[in-house]
Amino acid sequence: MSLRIGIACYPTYGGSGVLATELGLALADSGHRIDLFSYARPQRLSAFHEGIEFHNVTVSSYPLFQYPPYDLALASSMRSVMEQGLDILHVHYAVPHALCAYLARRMAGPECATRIVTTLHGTDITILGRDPSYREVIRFGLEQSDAVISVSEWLAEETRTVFDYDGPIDVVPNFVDTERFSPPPTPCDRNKLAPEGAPLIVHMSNFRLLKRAHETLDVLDRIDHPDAVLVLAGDGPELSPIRDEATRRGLCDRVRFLGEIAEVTPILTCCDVALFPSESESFGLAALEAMSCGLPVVATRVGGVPEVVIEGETGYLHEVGDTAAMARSVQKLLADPELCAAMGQRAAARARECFSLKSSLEQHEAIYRRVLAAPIRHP
Ligand code: GMT
Repeated sequence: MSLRIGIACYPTYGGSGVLATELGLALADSGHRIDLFSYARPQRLSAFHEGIEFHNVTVSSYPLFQYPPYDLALASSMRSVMEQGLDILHVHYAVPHALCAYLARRMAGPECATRIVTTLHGTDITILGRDPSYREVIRFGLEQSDAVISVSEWLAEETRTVFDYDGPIDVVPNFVDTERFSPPPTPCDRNKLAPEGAPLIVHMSNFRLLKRAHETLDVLDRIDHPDAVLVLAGDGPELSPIRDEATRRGLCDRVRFLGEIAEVTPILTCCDVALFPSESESFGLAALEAMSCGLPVVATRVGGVPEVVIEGETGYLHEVGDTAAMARSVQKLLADPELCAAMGQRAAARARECFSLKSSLEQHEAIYRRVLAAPIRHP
């Protein structure tokens, strides 16, 4: 049965926006009608995709508004689509989207049968959930949702602890389109990134402080490979200090700053090892995308990462801040191309077997059908 499904997300390069957009595209391709709400076109949403209507939520400025109320504009936009007959409103990242969905449903009135599904992605729980300004309002958003989804077992447990929440939580891990994120049939042209034969280490993130991306320079500095090159893909507040640190350490010639790139597969498939020194990660979508492209991952043993990267099989996990150990693992992989290739192949196989788009789509559709069959939560 084809459904009309609303999706609300952040449009930025963060994992929640990427996931929400990829899910919307896949649902549209399987015949559902999608209304996507955000304050700008998400980076992975093309100008036209059959089955998707993009609702660009704009906020009027007014002299009294020090903080223009995006939440209200979003709720208003959601309400008008609900009144056209929206089956599901699936919001990604609790703040403010779960509350906007609740408000929209209240405004749409008692006849409104739209079910609200909220996916928790990470910092909405781990950081905002611990902030007294948001804790109770997030808990209320969870309680008013017809289904709550978490992207890892770890985040589900964290949600129960942080909010003392005992409602049901479905765990639906991040997914990757393993056909798009896959090693190319012919070896890629690495020479654009590094001199002939130089090993390539890649880090991809939104360069927020919690990614600890500056530690990738320390790892590069520690490994015994004077020609190894570090590829940094993405942008964010910490990138500029990292550039300065690369200069201070005399590493400029060995670091490539690529900025935000729409299509990362051609970059990932050129590289040898992916490196993620995050201090917190509810899942680690970037690690999964690298795995799907056939790269072993060296990362920190935090949050949901051990549910993604299997120690000694598809990569190596270390304590936060232990750059010496991370450097040893990178060194070990670069020194042994057979080990590196075998781990990369196992990583790609794990991405295909455990985190496929198809299986995620089926899990989401099952949740939608379940909440539609259950009585609606009307306060
Ligand atoms: O921290 C980010 O990179 C952004 C954040 C978001 O919500 O946009 O990402 C979170 O969601 C991703 C998709 O579910 C997860 O793969 C990331 O692990 C998670 N980030 C953190 O928990 C820090």
